[in-house]
Amino acid sequence: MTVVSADTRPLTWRLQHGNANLDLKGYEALEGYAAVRKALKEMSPQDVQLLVKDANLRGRGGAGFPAGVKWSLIPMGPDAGPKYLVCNADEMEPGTFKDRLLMEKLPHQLVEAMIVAGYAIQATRAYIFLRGEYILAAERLNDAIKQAKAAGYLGENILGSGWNMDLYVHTGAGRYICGEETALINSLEGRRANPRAKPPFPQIAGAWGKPTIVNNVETLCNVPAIVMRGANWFKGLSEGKSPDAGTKLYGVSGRAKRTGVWELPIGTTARELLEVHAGGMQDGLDLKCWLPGGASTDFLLPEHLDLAMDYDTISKAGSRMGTGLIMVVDHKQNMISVLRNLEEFFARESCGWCTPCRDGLPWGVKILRALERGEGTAEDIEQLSKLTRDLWIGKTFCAHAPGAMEPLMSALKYFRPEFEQGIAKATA
Ligand code: L3W
Repeated sequence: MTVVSADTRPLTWRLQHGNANLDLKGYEALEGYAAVRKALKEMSPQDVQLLVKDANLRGRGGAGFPAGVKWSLIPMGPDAGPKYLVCNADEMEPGTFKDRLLMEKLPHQLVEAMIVAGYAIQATRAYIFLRGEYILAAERLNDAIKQAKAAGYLGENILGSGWNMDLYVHTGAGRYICGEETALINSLEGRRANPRAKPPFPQIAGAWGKPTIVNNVETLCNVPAIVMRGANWFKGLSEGKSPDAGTKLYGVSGRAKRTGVWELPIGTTARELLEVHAGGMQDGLDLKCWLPGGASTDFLLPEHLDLAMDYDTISKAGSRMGTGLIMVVDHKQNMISVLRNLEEFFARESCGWCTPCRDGLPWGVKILRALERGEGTAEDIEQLSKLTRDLWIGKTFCAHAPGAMEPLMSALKYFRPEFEQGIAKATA
């Protein structure tokens, strides 16, 4: 295994110590829970908030919203009442498997991160909302929580600070929409997982109507290292590859030689990801196009491979970095089939709350299936284009349907002739 340092790979350096991380003593021997001690003994909650804001830690769930800014919006002070911290561990974005690695291999790191984040916002209770299929992660997180509680890192009067917080794992029942933070909150409360209107944002009215911070697993896991090493160190981790700070868990899936996930400076190019870390495309296959981070982003082409994988650069190229785990499509794959597969997923996972999403997504699937069979009509392609406009931001209740439209819209832009080949000869 490549030896990496805590100073350059804060999220994954402990992996070279294998299973030592599953045990409290083993984790403590690797600087574990040092950030809890430092934050609770030497820093005020506001100090931790300001540090994370200064570090420019951006949300790693897909949107890149600055975590410190989010935290600064939560009411503080003795009259703030109950507040909740929720870790969004409902990792279900197609092609995305980074949070699973952090939770299965380094469960104490997430527990430690949640204690520090909980302290920063003075949460009274915290939850890890975990994808139900992540059974091993649930087991390991529950063990880690039990051990942390026995050691006095959770519960009453943590390390003599006068602050109390308990942490629970809550497993979801397998719906993609639970990854949308307000649907997640509804599900946590035992309601149907429909998204809520925003504003109010959860920071003001979240779980049970109380102020709530929802952060992704990877976002939170950066916090202990920021507390230990500071904001400037974190900013330097990008090695000048990007104005963004820190490292990123990047990955590659599809028909590349070595699919996987790697912690690299944020702003590493997609070419380095694919050609160096994933070893390039499998023999005999050429890269046709790629999705930068999960299915709800726009396709980019081989000519975009030299772009830095950061939020602003990928947005300027007409897509979004999303989760940063790229999916490659090779020259032998038919784009209609690729899209039919993706859109089936989005249609199945619609919560059904708003009409454009509930009815529009299956309509798209129906058209794509007809084109795939070679039985499409000339109007079908126009209808698909119209759907990308009608299911766009502002016309649906949440970002689910617009997310589904991103790969479709970009596929129509770059590969329209392939879609035209699905039109039945008699109607063409
Ligand atoms: C206060 C404002 N807070 C935004 C907060 C908001 C949330 C965060 C991001 O979707 C995307 C989605 C998926 N005052 C605020 C504010 N916030 N404006 O910032 O918010 P937003 O609305 O930009 O995004 P979102 O709805 O959280 C995230 C895409 O990520 N995605 C999916 C990833 C899925 C996973 C997974 O399965 N684990 O990561 C990939 O691209 O489509 O567009 O906290 O409250 N004015």
